[in-house]
Amino acid sequence: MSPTELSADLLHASDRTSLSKDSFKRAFIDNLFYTQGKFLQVATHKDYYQALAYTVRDRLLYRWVSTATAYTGQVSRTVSYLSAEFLMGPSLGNTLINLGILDEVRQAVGELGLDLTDLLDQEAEPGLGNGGLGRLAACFIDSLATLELPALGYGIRYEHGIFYQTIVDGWQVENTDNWLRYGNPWEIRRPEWSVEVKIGGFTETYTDTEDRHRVRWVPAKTVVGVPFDSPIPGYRVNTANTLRLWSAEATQSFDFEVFNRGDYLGAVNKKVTSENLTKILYPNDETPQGKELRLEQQYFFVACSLHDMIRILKGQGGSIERFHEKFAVQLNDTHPAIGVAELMRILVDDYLLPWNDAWSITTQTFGYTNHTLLPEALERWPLDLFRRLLPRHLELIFEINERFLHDVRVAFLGDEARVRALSLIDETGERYVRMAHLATVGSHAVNGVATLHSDLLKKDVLADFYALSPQKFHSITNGVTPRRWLALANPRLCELFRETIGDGWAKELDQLRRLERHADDAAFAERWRAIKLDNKRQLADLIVQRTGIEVDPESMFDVQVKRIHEYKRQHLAVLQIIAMYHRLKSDPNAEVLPRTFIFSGKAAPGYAIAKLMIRLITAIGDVINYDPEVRGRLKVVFMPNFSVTTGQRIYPGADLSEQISLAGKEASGTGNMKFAMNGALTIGTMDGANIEICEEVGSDNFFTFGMTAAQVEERRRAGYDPREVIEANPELHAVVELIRNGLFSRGDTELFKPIIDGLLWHDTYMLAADYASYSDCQLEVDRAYRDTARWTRMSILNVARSGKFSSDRSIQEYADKIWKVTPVSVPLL
Ligand code: 475
Repeated sequence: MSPTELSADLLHASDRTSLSKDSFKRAFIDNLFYTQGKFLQVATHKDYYQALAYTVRDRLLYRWVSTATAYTGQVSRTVSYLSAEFLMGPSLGNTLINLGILDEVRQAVGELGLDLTDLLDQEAEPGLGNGGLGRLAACFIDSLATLELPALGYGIRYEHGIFYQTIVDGWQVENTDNWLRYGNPWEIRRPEWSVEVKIGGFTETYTDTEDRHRVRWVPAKTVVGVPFDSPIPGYRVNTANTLRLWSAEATQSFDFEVFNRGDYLGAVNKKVTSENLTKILYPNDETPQGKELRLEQQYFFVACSLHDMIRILKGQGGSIERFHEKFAVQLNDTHPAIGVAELMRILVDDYLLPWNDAWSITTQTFGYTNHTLLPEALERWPLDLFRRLLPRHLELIFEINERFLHDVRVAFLGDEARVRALSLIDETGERYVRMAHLATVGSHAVNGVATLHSDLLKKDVLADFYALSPQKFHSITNGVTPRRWLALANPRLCELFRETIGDGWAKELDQLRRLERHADDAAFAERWRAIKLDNKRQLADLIVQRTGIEVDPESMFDVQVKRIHEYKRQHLAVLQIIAMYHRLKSDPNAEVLPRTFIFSGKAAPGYAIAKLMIRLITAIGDVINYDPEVRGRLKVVFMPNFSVTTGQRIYPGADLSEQISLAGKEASGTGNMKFAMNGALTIGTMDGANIEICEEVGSDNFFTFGMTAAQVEERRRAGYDPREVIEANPELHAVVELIRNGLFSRGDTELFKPIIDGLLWHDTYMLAADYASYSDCQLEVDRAYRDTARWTRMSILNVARSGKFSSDRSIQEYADKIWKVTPVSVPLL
């Protein structure tokens, strides 16, 4: 018997893989005893959660090991998804859904006197991402596994994820996140695959044995990257892929140095410094520049990951010349773009490949996804910082640039302006490395994340690159996983799906189309409404629990949840709420449709205006919620600490989804998709994926307003003066005056001055220009909502036509157009 057969045999003899209820209960009690050291009677909810997680993990490991075995025997191309962020959300519920054992497990723990929902609530969320980009990576690895594509997610195991937000006196307060406090049952440490990463120092030339000039990098320090692996199960398939996150540790050699030099404290200090590398996730503020540790983090995880891929390639007997045949590496934004230079370094310096061969391998390996057009968000690194950390990489980037610019000069004879625009080095002031340029030149494919965004990439940010190599450019509209965002988040609605159209939708979201023929069925509509109302009741409970504010589930739930940012225009919604309030106060008997406005989202700690926007939201809530004249017809709620977990509770309870960014600014948005598939209607600008959602669901079932991206451009060119617009609109003018005169700040006219001044003097995101259109559109929303039958029909059609926005569709497009990978089905051992 081979070792594999032997262990498979032992596995089958044990209880740890069986999905039967009895063996599950036995295993649970076993785990409670052997991993937590507790009996059922004295264990806490945390203990129960841990024991349950280990019990489920055991079942998952069987698929994981089978998958690894299947991949080892295969030479098929593997996707490496490189992302500095994976905003995974809790694993337990999702794993139960994907393994198809949610109901059985609920029963099993129920028979032990426990409530599964209570246990699911115990899991600390790994908040290893800021927002859209990190959550997209999480949806994508779920889809990769579900489509049975061989794939690895590579990232950083931050000890502290995104901060935990509380609201104190109406202000955001950032608290450190400590997600590892009780341990993480889903990860396995793999010290045997640790990688040494060099940092700093200098380069020197030498002559090799064949008398060739070579360059050698003499680093100032090394750190060790230790991988922690978590299984990523696909939905109802045997595939369980791996998420491999790197944690920084000190090298062993420090310990030896202590013996030699006797400098114990010094050595320990060095150790602490090394381990700082993966301590904390950087919040994304307006200026990502200049954070030395951030570049170090990026290089660290990319170097570890490429090294790991080479280990895998070698393990399969592959040669380095075939690297690109084995791996398709996707760069999730520019954060891992240093990988282009690192792979070149490995190929040229370590494997001594000729430059052109190395470059051909490199460009065939990488694909680059851009997530933002905001110029201030494009990563640039000052040259001296770069040289200090990565001296060899800077030399290689210069060389890449020289060769690239030669091609540019040949393509555009005499066009030196074009050369400057395309250069990997920004020479306009202080010199910088432009990471988006490095990523674009080093990749065979570049893609935007929605149609409009990809078009604007080609027109603006990367226009010169597009002129040079148009065939490189793709558009792949984002998507979200229906497993987490429907099956797990909205069980009531999914039960109605099951009864009406079966279960196939979870894997083929287009099947939701079959709901369309029930859109005019009164009994179906009645159930649809009852489910939404139930979800709203649950959300109302959560709101009162988290904020103390009582809201009426019968009122319209009007929701905006996302990072707080000027371009997303939470303050546009605020202006409109104040206008509604003003109307109500002017005529207390006015027919006002009761609405509950729900906001949630984090502001980057260094982004003062965004934090002030939160203060403004809580301030208007403090006035409106307690004004007896309003009699509860308007409520404004700020839910603290938006996260994957809170999102799962908010989307299913929303009636109206606010997607009101200035057109041309939101690359795609993905929350917009989660709302639509949970039956909320959208009020939105023609921005990002809103455009495609509107196209899919039909403009009759979508509330659009505001300027298009082209109109925004035109308006700016024509010379935009916000004061003119505000003066000309009495309603808007009155609203601005109310804030300015201190109604929401107890007479303090300074507090919100930065927001008001911004609006009057610059209005960079053109709130004033879009205000009237937004306000009118909200009246249209009111009319639609009053007609319950019409609204329900629209809601059903939104869900029925949301199939395009499954991340399975996105991933299939990446697989076909960019990665050229095909599924590998996994037999269980
Ligand atoms: C876009 N995050 C959304 C989403 O494609 C889009 C930036 C710097 C440092 C760390 N994180 C970031 C982002 O840029 C980001 O989340 N971008 C978002 O990516 C997925 O749907 O429109 O704003």
